[in-house]
Amino acid sequence: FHDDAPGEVGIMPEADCIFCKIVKGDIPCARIYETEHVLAFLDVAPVAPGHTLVIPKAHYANLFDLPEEEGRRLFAALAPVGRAIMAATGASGINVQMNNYESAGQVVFHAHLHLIPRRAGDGLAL
Ligand code: DGP
Repeated sequence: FHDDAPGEVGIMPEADCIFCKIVKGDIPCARIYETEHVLAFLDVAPVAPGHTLVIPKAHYANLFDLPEEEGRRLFAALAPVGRAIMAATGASGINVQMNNYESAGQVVFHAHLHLIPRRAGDGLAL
């Protein structure tokens, strides 16, 4: 349907997108925060305990497809989610990371921000 409705590209769920399936509830996840437009859930392959992904519910491939308003909503979620993760894990710091395109390490092509709890001397190289 994308070819028929180019104006809708980006906001329709992508049939093969893992994160769209998570948003719809077709694939289970550990949801930790949710609004009408944003979802945060635990990463299935955490690099640290509490590693969380924050995504727009609508499908956008990466940062460069993301409308400004969606970016604002994602960003607005970062502090409350980050605070909750730090409180729950006892982390003393947190990294926000976004991989865009394959060469930058993007594997799932539905825009997402990584929230990675950190501790002094944890040895993570991000
Ligand atoms: P990136 O490399 O930035 O595209 O990160 C994709 C992340 O998504 C990676 O850290 C693992 C995570 N991930 C992939 N599939 C699933 C899934 O089915 N469930 C959850 N919770 N996370 C997933």
